[in-house]
Amino acid sequence: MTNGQSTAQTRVFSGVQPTGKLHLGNYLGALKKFVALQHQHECLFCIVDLHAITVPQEKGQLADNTREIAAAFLAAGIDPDKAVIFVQSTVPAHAELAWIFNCTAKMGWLERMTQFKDKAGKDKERASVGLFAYPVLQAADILAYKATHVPVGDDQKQHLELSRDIAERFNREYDAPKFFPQPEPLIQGPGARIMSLKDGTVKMSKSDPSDLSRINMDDTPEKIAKKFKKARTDPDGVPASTEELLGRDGARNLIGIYAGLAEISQQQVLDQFAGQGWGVFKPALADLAVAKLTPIAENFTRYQNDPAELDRILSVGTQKAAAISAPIIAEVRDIVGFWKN
Ligand code: AQP
Repeated sequence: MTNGQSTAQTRVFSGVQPTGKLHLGNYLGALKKFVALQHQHECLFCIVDLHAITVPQEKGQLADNTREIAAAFLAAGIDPDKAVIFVQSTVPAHAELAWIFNCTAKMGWLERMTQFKDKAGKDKERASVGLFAYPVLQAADILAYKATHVPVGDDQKQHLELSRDIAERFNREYDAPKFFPQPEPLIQGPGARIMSLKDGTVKMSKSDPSDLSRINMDDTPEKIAKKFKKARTDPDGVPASTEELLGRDGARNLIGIYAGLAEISQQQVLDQFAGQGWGVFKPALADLAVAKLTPIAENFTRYQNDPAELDRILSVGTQKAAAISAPIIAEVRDIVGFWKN
């Protein structure tokens, strides 16, 4: 048995749940980074439907929601000839490795996960076991491909740390040094934590009941302008330095969004707008968002109207992903010591 550790090769993996329309947070925190990474590294971008069912989904919607994320990936600029785009449930390696990792991870590790606490709410007795074990499946997603880098938003930092702990413990427990790599999160950048437009202390989220809290990827220009106009700021205008944004969550969020969309630093945004009121800044931000999102929204509609092409791309993706994970899982079975057929 080889130790299976590939050469110093970089492999990128990330997933997006098919749980509804993507928003600006998903775009700046994830999709935009995916597009840049595909030119530099081997990339796998997965639509994580097994994660989606950890909470109830609308009946009959999962397959359509899956195609919708595929359409968003393509519309944002992910090229299926460069990156592998596929659906998690079509590659059994994810579920298989997740079970093995369920026996490696400790209850105490999972009990510390803040996302479970947030999503389970007060009544955690009624949350699914899947929601509790969600980060273990995430570790399996990454390590089934021995991915070395994981571009995600800041909200996934704790889960990534758990993936590293699971990889390390598996290697140690089964005496397979360096079998699994320690996946590195790629979180940096102005888009890593986009907050709600209504409350700068909570993240922009698909499940926020208020549509005014987020910019959806397919919002019309009018809606985008209206949402930014109503976005929470404060009576002070745009400051001159980033230090002056401390404690001003709404203001900092809008400056961060501008920086992410314009691909400049927050300080450069401040240099441009220092001393201006929000009445000047917000329309400029809306114009920028419309300029960046409209072409994506148009492409999105085009892909959405061609489900056969989406299905073809996803089928090819399944084959490519399965071909990468199959030998890794075969080695895992060997390492664990399962009986061989
Ligand atoms: N607000 C955000 N800022 C930056 N990045 C974000 N991401 C999500 N929200 C933000 C990143 O988007 C990727 C895909 O996320 P997901 O599909 O796993 O969904 P999520 O994180 O559960 O997104 P939501 O909108 O918050 O959904 P709900 O409301 O269902 O919980 C990930 O890389 C994530 O970090």
